[in-house]
Amino acid sequence: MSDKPRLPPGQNLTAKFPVLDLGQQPAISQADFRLTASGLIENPIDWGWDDFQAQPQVNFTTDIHCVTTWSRFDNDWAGVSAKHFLSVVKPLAEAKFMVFHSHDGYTTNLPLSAFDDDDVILAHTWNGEPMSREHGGPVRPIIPKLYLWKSAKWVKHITFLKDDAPGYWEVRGYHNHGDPWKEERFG
Ligand SMILES: Nc1nc2c(c(=O)[nH]1)N[C@H]1C(S)=C(S)[C@@H](COP(=O)(O)O)O[C@H]1N2
Ligand SMILES: [Mo]
Repeated sequence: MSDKPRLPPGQNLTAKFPVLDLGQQPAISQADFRLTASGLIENPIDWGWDDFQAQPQVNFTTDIHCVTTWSRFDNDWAGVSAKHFLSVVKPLAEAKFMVFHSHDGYTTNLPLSAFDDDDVILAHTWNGEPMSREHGGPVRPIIPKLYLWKSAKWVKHITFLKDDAPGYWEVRGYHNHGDPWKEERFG
């Protein structure tokens, strides 16, 4: 068993939910929502809102950790689990990395193994309310074991790749992996 503390090193607990992004907050209605996945998968998808809602829905309560040093405990998310999403798209054996593409032009990368975890969700709801525009609604993935920059707001497209492809912040000095307990903040 790991005895890692709940609050990662260098982090401060907040009750607020700060907003950080590149400065554009795209307004995507549920009617306009589409989520596509392509690349090294057996079953590319193109989901509208109804397709997304027709998937099994789960609730997870997880902590989030931002590289700017705030952490927020006990966020209640609802949406589609990463495990279910992967069971639908069926990554090929060669698929080792993922890139999330967002409506504001943001991208972020992570190993498929980091997404394929029991606490990862494509969330449409936070603490009982629809995911707000400022926090990336209608849908954003939440990867609690990595810094929050890995959780792309306003996600529209997910690709599965053989080789890693660093995203917006990863090519601008942020750590490629971003584990808060190892303080993988920069470089
Ligand atoms: N689409 C998109 N997703 C994004 C970002 C962004 O600029 N655009 N910023 C990232 C960064 S750096 C952080 S810290 C978190 C902030 O999420 P929040 O605004 O919900 O707190 O979103 C991440 N996801
Ligand atoms: Mo950030």
